[in-house]
Amino acid sequence: MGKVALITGVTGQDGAYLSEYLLKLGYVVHGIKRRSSLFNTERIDHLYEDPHVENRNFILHYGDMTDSLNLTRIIQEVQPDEIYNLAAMSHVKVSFDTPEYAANADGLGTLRILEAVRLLGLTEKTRIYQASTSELYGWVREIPQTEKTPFYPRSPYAVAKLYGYWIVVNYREAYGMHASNGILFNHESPLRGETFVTRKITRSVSKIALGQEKCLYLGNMSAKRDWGHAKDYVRAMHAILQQEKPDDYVIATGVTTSVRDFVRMAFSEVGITLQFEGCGIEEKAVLQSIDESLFIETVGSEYLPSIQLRLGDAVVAVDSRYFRPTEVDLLVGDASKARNVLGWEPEYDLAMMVKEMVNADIKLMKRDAFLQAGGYKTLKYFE
Ligand code: NAP
Ligand code: G4F
Repeated sequence: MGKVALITGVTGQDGAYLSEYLLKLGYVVHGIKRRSSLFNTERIDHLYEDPHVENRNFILHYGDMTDSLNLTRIIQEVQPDEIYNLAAMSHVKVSFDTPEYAANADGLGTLRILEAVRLLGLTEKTRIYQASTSELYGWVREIPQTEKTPFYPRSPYAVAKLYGYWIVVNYREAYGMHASNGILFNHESPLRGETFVTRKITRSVSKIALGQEKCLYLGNMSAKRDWGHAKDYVRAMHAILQQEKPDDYVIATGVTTSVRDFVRMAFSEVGITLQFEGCGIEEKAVLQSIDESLFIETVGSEYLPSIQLRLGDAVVAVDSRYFRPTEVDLLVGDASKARNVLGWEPEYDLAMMVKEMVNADIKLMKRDAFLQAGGYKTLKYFE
């Protein structure tokens, strides 16, 4: 019999990659998804199994991190060997608009999982992974950040996650639970939510290249992040729960890059070189040159850059609505402990990830354009 895992946040970026990974390892995977008025399972539709199929390996339950009774019932029914608590209101900027909800879902939600496991008498059986975050370091006290670096959260999201982090440590110490924190630095992929900065950039680059959009508006382009790939990071989550002893681990690449440089890299994937001018709210990037053969190779011969784009056009500008009341300026992690104890190494570097994300978004934007046009143009758009 394979192990049984329960994933909260199964419909999110990490939930989708983790489900795939665990299913390949022979797990039976249960996931908790929220009820919504539209389908919210796009990232996991390829894993879906009809409820009438016998001996399913992938089973979804309706639930919500703000509902203790429901979480307790699901954990009782599933009797999981491992719980991966990935569900969260995970957008830092939005957490300033919904601070109480963020505290409830991200902070108290973690407590609800721990307490359900304890009250159900599953302390010995069930191991728990908590999706902690590099946002805990906030106004960073040292560079790079390790498991020993003090926390200084800078958003309602990060403060809620701080509670989650410490309640996991407390339940581990108080009740001997196998509960661990993965302090994961930013990780991205073609499945990344569209309003996080990397995906926002790769979507806009694709739209601008295809002539569907003129300008990408961003907030603080000087912010620096340690960006890895979600596929690499879900391997670390699993490895953390396979250790004999529960513990907390930083998962990071050790390389930090500014938002501005991410923008440069994404545009250069389609053969576009940018020149940045001005600073602060006045900063913009204009189109300096286009490598037409690279453009045609990535975007497709049906899109002629000279028609869509003109040299000197401003294709990136700043909009203050994307600034945060308090910002996290720089994150860079030291994952030595994970390397030494878990044997974890990332397979992707940033350049590989940017390429994958831009190419995936070009494909997606072409498909959307085809469908919006009533699907009558040419099937070439699906290539
Ligand atoms: P994501 O794509 O935003 O996914 C979040 C998931 O949580 C979604 O499935 C969402 O459901 C679900 N969710 C939100 N509120 C919920 C609630 N009240 N009840 C039940 N489910 C709820 O996030 P992600 O990037 O996969 O990240 C996974 C976890 O890691 C999160 O806890 C995040 O805070 C943390 N984290 C992420 C990163 C990163 O860089 N990606 C780094 C460190 C830590 P819907 O699909 O219905 O919205
Ligand atoms: O992509 P972001 O929104 O990610 P952020 O705030 O670092 O949070 C993500 O990573 C955390 C791990 O450290 C997770 F815990 C969290 O759940 C989430 O997954 O913003 C990255 C940076 C910020 O400094 C932001 O100010 O990009 C800057 N930025 C500049 N312009 C922008 C924009 N961010 C967004 N979302 N949109 C912009 O237009």
